[in-house]
Amino acid sequence: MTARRAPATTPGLHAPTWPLRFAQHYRAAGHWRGETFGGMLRDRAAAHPDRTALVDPAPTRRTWTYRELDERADRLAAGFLARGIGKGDRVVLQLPNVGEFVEVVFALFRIGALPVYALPAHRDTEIGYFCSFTEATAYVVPDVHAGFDHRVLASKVRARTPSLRHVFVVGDPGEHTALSDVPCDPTAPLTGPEPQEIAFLQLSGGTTGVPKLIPRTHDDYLYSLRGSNEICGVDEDTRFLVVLPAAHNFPMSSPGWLGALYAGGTAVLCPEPAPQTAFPLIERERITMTGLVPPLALVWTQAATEHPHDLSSLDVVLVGGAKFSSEAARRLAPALGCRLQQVFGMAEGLVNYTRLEDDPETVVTTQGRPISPDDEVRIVDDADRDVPEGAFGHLLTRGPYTIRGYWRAPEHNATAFTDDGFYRTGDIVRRTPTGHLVVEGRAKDQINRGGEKIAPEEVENIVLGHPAVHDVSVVAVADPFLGERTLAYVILRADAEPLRPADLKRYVRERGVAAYKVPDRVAFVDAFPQTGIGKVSKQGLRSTAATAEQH
Ligand code: OOB
Repeated sequence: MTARRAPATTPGLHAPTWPLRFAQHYRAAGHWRGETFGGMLRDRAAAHPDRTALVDPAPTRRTWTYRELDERADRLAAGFLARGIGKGDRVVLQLPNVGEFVEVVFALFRIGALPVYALPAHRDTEIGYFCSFTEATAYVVPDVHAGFDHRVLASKVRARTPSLRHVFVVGDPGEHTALSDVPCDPTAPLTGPEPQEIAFLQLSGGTTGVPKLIPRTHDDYLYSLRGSNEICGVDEDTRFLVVLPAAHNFPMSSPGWLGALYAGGTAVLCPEPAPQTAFPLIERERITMTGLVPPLALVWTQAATEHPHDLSSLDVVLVGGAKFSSEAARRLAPALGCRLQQVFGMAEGLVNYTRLEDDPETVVTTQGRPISPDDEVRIVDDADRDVPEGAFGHLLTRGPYTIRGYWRAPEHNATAFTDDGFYRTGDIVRRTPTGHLVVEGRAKDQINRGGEKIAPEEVENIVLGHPAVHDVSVVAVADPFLGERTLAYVILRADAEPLRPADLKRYVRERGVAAYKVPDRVAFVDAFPQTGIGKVSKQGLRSTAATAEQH
């Protein structure tokens, strides 16, 4: 191994971390301040115990002051400890936007156990993988959410995952343990994790057969919160509405519910993102800020003209997760009566924002610039050479809150990062003279379905399991609302019984995957276009799809 190679995996971290020289610099620059999330909540509760930290408005309105949230986290942490959940243990957390989500996260932070943030849409395939890959000790679920009984899923996963000793349920526990039975009086003070240790595992959008896990430390994530708060003007008067799933990096930290709590503001949980639910909440809770993905931003923009509600408290709306077209961006602020910030971020780290002081044209036509002066951004050609200033290229990045490697993934890390530690984002961008980035496309094999990321390989592997399928290739097709949706090109076996697209979609759904991964369209073909060296040409398939759409 040469000196230039990525740093070795630190024992206990299961992932490469920042080389000492970088860590020292990030500390000296004041980015990493030696804080932990557990300590942060403790400090805020001491500074303003009676301020409202959290509101869960549904089905009956519940609120938590900072003191209550702090005490609740302590009691829940004590209960988890009493059940044998300890420092470094992984806990798969799959809760919708409910107050218990925040309680559990802070309880785990206090112990130094790591939440693994599953999304409510995940099903057997994904949850089973997260539990077995992380050797999770516990899995936290709602009883029934959006018509789906998570207790049944939990029983199935538990039966085949030896490490999984506990299932905690918010609501009626069935055969499992009610989360409400867990809290108990703390018996000993908690020692908690160190600031440089991993706080949680976030999910990557993914380009491979299975999602990768992203280890974020207390130090690095807290820095991204502090930076985000400054850029977005988050303070103790901020009332942030969590519209997207609370587990996703964007509503969590850009600036998100954690940003609001860091600043001493209030996080209000929105049970679902439709304007019929969100607008009355904005009015009632005097919401000042929220974050949306582009398709939702379009729906809200339209709805604001049709269903008049008092949205006058709304000051800033952040839009990101997928490219927001400049035409749509132009319409948002006037319709909602707020300011717009575009955000181009990734769970791996780097987050870019347009600034509140940027001129309106920059806000609608760019995806912002990095949080930190120490975010290093390179835009390179296929051979990793810097492109001329202003030209398109692959975005590589390295910095004080961008990971140096995925968790337990040494082989993948070898290609996902350069030898000197830059993360290969897979995004194609250009930089404007003001340093703002414009996202022009994507080189990674990933589909961005309105902000929900799909790894074609993961869906292809499922479709290939169907006995009638000889081969499959999943590609993105342009969609005016979602930006992209999925199309599965399928070659059937010569001797296969006839199959309808609906049969194949049902097959994928029945394998137990998040609904957004079920192909929007299935097209049967005789052969795939090939590249010069005989691989399936995804580019060729995308152009076939585009041509077919025009006719
Ligand atoms: C956010 O995080 P992820 O990890 O779900 O997805 C990251 C990827 C980026 O690499 C890029 O391909 C795409 O999502 N993306 C955008 C975008 N924001 C994200 N593409 C175009 N324009 C944008 N504004 O999606 C995420 C994390 C933190 C904050 C915001 C978004």
